Amino acid sequence: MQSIRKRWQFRTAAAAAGVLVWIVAAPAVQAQVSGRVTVTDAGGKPAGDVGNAVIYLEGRGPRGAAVKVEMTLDGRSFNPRVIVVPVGSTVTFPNRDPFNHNVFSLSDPNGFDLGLYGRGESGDHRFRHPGLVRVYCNIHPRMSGFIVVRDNAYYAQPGADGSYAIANVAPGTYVLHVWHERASEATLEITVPLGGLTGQDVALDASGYQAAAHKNKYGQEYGSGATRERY
Ligand SMILES: [Cu+2]
Repeated sequence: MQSIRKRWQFRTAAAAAGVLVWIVAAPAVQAQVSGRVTVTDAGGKPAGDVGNAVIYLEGRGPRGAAVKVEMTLDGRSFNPRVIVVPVGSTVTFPNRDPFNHNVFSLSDPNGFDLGLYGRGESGDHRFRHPGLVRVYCNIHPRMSGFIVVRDNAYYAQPGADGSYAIANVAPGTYVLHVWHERASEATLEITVPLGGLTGQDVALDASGYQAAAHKNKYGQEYGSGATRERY
């Protein structure tokens, strides 16, 4: 009787250990989705800034851990010009130029206005909602930056050659999105098997792109007398 019970306990322990091994091994089956993005400008020219595209999977997935990242203001530019962050992340905008900037966005529901501040000063904003945030400066109409805020951890930016890889994707069906500031967003339904998915190449056409002026933070043209801010 005693020995039967002991054997039974041993088998239970072995089964538990087996489950443990399975749990530890499970993340290994999460695979990557990879491919290459191309962006074509006017005249069939490959865009030099394909690395500023954002690729993400729409669908169920774990939320990425919130981060704190910098988008500096220098040379009248946002640097980096494009970032992608999980919901709840904070972006700081330190001013490295020897003159004032006023960072703002009218992209609801992520709109904000950091007011005017000078060299060595900084402002920040926490992004609570998924979506594309267009960031501008109320002094310099040509300054623009883009923040893509995502509700899951399945996103990437390509390298300079356009190649990308999204890591640790659970098997399932998703809509793959490819965004670039000068092209219409491309979408593609994909089913990711256990082993992952390679060769997800997406071509974006930016050949018809025309730069359009945006409004200032008051919703008016830049330089209209009543709303102009001083340097
Ligand atoms: Cu500015």
